[in-house]
Amino acid sequence: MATTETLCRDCFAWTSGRVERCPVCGSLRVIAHPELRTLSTAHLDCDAFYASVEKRDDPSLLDKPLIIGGRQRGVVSTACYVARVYGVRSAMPMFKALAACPHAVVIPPNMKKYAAVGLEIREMMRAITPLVEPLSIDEAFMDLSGTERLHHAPPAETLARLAKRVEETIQVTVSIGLSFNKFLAKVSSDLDKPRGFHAIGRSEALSFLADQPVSILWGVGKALQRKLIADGIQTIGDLQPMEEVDLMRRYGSIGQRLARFSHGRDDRRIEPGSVIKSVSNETTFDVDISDIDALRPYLWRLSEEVSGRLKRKAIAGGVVTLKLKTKDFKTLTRQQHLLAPTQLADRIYRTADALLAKQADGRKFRLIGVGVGDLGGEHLADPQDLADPGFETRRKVETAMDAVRAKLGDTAITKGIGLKARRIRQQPSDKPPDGHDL
Ligand code: TTP
Ligand code: MG
Repeated sequence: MATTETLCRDCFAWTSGRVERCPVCGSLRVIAHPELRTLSTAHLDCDAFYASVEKRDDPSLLDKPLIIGGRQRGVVSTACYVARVYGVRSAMPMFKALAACPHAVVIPPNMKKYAAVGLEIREMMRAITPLVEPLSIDEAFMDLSGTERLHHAPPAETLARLAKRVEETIQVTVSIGLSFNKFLAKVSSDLDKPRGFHAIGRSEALSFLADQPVSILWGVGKALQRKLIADGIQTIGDLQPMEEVDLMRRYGSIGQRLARFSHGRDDRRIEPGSVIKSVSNETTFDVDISDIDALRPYLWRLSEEVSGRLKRKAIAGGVVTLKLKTKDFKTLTRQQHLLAPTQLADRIYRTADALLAKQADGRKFRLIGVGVGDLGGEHLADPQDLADPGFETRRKVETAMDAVRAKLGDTAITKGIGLKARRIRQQPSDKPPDGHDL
């Protein structure tokens, strides 16, 4: 086994062996790992991002518990680390957050500002490697293999210098995860937050994963987690002895990922610019359909499924696309830009339905699809619509249905309209095809 190396995150001095304190500058901010000179896949995530930006811009907030939240939706977008001490968390209803921390300062989000800061940080990442793959506004993967000669330093040091540079120039702190693949790099960046730097090497990947809950596996959402737990699988260690074929038989294609990731194997490459551009779904009918009333149930089911994916990824989009294929294989696509981004099935369906009404003129169709593009975070999605007074009620109904699904599974409930198209063959797609969860 290689000897442990220690890197100082303040003066960047390297020390052979594991030391608690940098022998050069005395800093306690050191990272020690036997593979520190060779690991090169990194994930960077900003700490309490929106809150950090607001604190930077108003130093009187520095020591205060700060919550960034949409007043309209009454949900916490993020809480600074002071507010987290009181139990405030992202996605918590604001009334609960304020019950836990009544003296918190609440600021509505300023997405434009955060997007600009996010881009500045991304540019700083691109200055050290072109292989930067953004995941969301405040996080990205970086592939630093082969950069040692350029930067005259191993990736770990280049990253530590980047973290310090971001802190000094942008005045926002970041946490870095360093490993040998994307899955472990992302897990790693969460382990030492805030202002963290954590490495997971090949030598300890298996034993580290064994104790972790299955929920940290990429693609394991709440529903699959429940299924796994019901099957007696709580930790990744419970998955490790299982055969890939058995997992695939039990859980479908995700079984392959469960088998590989549970052993710390992930061969996805870091691809610059591969953020999801649109989320769509389509279905081909067994028999061609011309009647709009017969087409609508399909459109509803597809809208629901697309909406479900947007909600799970916490994203929303400002353009709805309807796709139709005529019986003689001519493809038509029609788009509608929205006033505000949406992630709601109701709005996706109604928008696509208006487009459909213009096309359903008696022609026969063999395929129908719906997509949502121009994607971004969900924070600005679906504000109250004064021009559509019934919207608020429909939004509440949809939220209630989502809550039932979250408890009982995706097929537990649908609107009457969807029942006529319950068993349809769907072809969901996130473009580019190798899209990942945002
Ligand atoms: P995260 O990186 O998940 O959270 P964070 O940066 O606030 O905190 P951490 O230190 O744990 O990384 O998300 C980035 C930003 O996205 C966050 O500042 C606010 C926004 N966000 C929401 O609006 N709603 C949410 O539910 C989450 C998780 C994030
Ligand atoms: Mg973050």
